[in-house]
Amino acid sequence: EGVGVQEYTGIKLEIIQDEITKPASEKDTYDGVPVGDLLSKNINKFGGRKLYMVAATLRPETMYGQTNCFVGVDIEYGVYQVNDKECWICTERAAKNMAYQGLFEKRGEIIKLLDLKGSDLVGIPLKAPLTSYEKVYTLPMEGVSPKKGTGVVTSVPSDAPADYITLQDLKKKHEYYKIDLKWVEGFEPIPIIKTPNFGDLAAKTACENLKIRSQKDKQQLETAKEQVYKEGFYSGSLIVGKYAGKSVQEAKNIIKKEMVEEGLAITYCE
Ligand code: A2H
Repeated sequence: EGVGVQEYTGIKLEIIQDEITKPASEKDTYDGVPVGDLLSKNINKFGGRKLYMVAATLRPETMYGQTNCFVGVDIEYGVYQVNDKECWICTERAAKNMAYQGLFEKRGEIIKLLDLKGSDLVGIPLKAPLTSYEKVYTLPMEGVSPKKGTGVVTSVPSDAPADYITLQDLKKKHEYYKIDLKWVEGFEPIPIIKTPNFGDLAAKTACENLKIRSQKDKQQLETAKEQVYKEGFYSGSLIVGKYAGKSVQEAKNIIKKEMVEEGLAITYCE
């Protein structure tokens, strides 16, 4: 933990409710349980509000490359009432910070409508802002910390080494991770940022250069993260979206501001 304040962008990934409320017999399963079972059994508690997973990111300009969302299966999350239209899913720690930052209807007050674990969220389909995938899935990741951000991570495998290797891992070992192949199959890293030394899939390049094999390869992943971050931030430029051609440094805050203004994201500090 540093001494300064970390400012994250909280990306709102909307749960596709029709898929949660359809009959259990028509659903995929995770670990023998129909996807979103706990949410669907408690749907009346949410009063018709839309449900969002809120993912904390330091790279809002990479949201064009989202392929899925990560949770820790053993992490405890809550469904928090934001106002009469929305509920957000994150850790209680994050919800308390959000309340003090005035992100909920009553400053300083949290209204928790449901307790759940990451395993209750795996397999849930989401609508993520800016990405070209119409629907992305919630997947398990081992390294998610309950003490950082919202406990929810949005995955950008083109530019985040940990996201890249985890998605690869899940594809190779979908049975071990008890996930449905359809949640990962066909979700490929999207080239969104061009860099001089790592090409347009910087995270993939770094993982291959360093011969990183799985999400358990912590030390090498740390090295990859540093390399890719430096390369992307100082020499990267966007190749997709409205700000294609702009450098990452120029585009970052513009894209963040737009997403916040459009209600697709929030500013969250800790
Ligand atoms: B970043 P810092 Cl493209 N546990 O977002 C583990 N990791 C978490 C987390 C948690 N609870 N909450 C957020 N994160 C991830 C995008 C991204 C990120 C890219 C490249 C690098 C990168 C897409 N994932 O982060 O310890 C989130 O991943 C590299 C540092 O607060 C978040 O930004 O510095 C970043 O870690 C925050 O990590």
